[in-house]
Amino acid sequence: MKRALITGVTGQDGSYLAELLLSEGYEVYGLVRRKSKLDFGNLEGTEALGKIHIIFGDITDMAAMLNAVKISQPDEVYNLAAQSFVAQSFREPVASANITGVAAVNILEALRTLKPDAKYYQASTSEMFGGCIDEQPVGFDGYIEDSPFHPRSPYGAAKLYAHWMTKNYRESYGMFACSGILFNHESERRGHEFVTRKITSAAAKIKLGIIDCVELGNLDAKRDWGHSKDYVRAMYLMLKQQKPDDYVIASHETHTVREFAELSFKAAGMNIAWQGSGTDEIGIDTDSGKTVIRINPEFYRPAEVDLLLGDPSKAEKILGWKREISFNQMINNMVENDLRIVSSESR
Ligand code: NAP
Ligand code: G4F
Repeated sequence: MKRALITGVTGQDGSYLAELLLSEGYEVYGLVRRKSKLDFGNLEGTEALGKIHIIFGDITDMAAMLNAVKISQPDEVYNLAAQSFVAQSFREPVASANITGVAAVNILEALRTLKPDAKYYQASTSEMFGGCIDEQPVGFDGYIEDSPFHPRSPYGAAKLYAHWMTKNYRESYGMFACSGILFNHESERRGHEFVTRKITSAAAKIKLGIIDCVELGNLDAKRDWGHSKDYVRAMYLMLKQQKPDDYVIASHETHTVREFAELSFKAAGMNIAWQGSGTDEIGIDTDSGKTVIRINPEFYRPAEVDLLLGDPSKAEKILGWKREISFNQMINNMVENDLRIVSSESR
């Protein structure tokens, strides 16, 4: 039986990955940080929670990581723990650097010391490409593994450090260390502060009369969005290979936040018409004539990543990876789920 250690097991990806590995017959160990109130996040209410060996610890603590590796004796380690909210990284740049960047070295060092033959997965991100769209050639068809990096946030910079250290441990010590450069992926388990879940949850609440309106920031930002379930499968496949390598995982489609909002409200049974521009732009429900979307500059970022588009050809060719859940299907699932949650909460 293979043994896997997942950091960030209570998060969106961690919970889906734990379920996948359990279904593949793995013994799964999950690192959970202690809080004043015991909280298993996305694992709450899942069957997986009863099957995972929980190890309490914070990834910024080297001793905790040595302890986690010693207890779990992992064949595979998936480092998914992070302060993953880009907007928050501008407000907490040092904590983000420590948790999202430096802490990866705690795990790599713990493995090098105690379990050097373990395979390691680093959760890298399209945020590392950030603002280099202007540097791309005419006919740009998506970032690939060798595209230049230009992080535009403390989060992106921290992830880039962890990304290079992962390559470094591979090249210096011959460790099986991979990075998955994953583009945005969402799901019914996505945190409510991320724009997709914020929109699908608001669309459900507006539809059911719980709130009147949602406030958003930059509607024109473009993202390459896929579903988390598809993306955790790619992580698993990366550690199945003979050789460690880095892979872009993306849908190869890009959509604006505006488009995401239109489709989400449509899935909840409302059509949006836009009026005005800039901070005065509003989204109106064409049936009721009510304003359901407003702009609040509080949600603008000090620096924005305008466009993300990834080309997953290498992963498709070498890993045999293919996404199964389309953009529209993902939105429909998320809205349906939020309508269910909101209606049961309001009963
Ligand atoms: P998420 O839902 O925010 O999960 C983050 C996880 O990290 C949570 O389990 C959180 O635990 C844990 N964590 C945070 N700080 C910690 C610490 N100091 N010690 C131990 N655990 C800690 O993120 P996600 O969307 O699943 O993403 C998984 C990983 O992929 C992250 O590294 C993220 O940066 C990266 N990534 C995500 C995307 C995406 O679009 N989702 C794309 C590219 C890369 P709590 O439950 O205690 O908060
Ligand atoms: O949903 P977001 O907060 O995700 P973001 O910043 O793209 O980061 C996510 O994807 C990364 C991969 O590229 C991950 F590494 C990272 O951990 C995280 O999962 O924002 C998406 C876009 C941004 O351009 C933002 O400015 O939506 C725009 N936006 C517009 N209004 C908003 C809002 N974002 C949020 N969170 N809230 C708004 O009201």
